[in-house]
Amino acid sequence: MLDASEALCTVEGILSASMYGGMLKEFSKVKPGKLVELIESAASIFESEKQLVELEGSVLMVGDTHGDAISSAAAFKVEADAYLFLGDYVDRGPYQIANINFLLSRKVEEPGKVVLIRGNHESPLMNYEYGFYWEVVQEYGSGIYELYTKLFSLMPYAVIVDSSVFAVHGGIARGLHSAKDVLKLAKGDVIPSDRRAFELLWNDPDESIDLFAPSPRGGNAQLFGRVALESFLENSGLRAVIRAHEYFPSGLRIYFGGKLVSVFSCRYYPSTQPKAVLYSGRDWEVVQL
Ligand SMILES: [Mn+2]
Repeated sequence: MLDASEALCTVEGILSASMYGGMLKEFSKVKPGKLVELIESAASIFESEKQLVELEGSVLMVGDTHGDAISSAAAFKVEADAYLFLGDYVDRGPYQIANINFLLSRKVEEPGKVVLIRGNHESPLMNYEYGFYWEVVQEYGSGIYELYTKLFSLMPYAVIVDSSVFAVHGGIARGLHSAKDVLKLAKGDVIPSDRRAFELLWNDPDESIDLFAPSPRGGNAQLFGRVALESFLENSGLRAVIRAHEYFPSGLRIYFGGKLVSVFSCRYYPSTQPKAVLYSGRDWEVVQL
């Protein structure tokens, strides 16, 4: 059983945004030619990845960053074999362009060590309404936004961490019998056409239900309960799910007696303490970003 709340460490030296000033400037103002190169290099890596990526060893897992490039940079100060970002890099926060460009540049530098899965905000459906589309259009024009859109469509949906944890942005989905089913989902859908793909990005856990129920988020999003989660884990031969997608001021919530961990990593929500989770030797450690 997880008891992540007991193991809390603080990333050394994370005192203020000022120490990240240079990085924020560098990645907010990438020259257009270089940016096209960066997006296209990262897109071709995403294209070559399976829809379900596998990571071994110690893995630092980061939840929604939503324009918080400081949390993304701070994550790399934690020692780990791999870095897994659970989606929602853009929209809402102050450094959306810097955040996605920083992460893409880390991805291109070490493709096997840095994994970026897709969140529900890696989609034009959300970007028109929540900020990223206009930020990009004002800074670079709509042609660059189209490149980001294509890149988002190629990001993988989920990861198996250390043969034991299923990592995804939203949660498990109706009709998805086991983790292996994720491999069959199409890549390159700008708007996920498969209901199961959509639900991986949008669903939330709810301890008051057993199976699935309509989510207050609307659309086709669902809430999933303990029975649905336990049968998915059993069919997949896995012990837990790590996901993001929900904001908690403490940055972390543990559901279903430790079978699901929800992490949130953006400091620009009210009184947030952004967290990440280090999964190492099948143990969890909570990290303050
Ligand atoms: Mn989300």
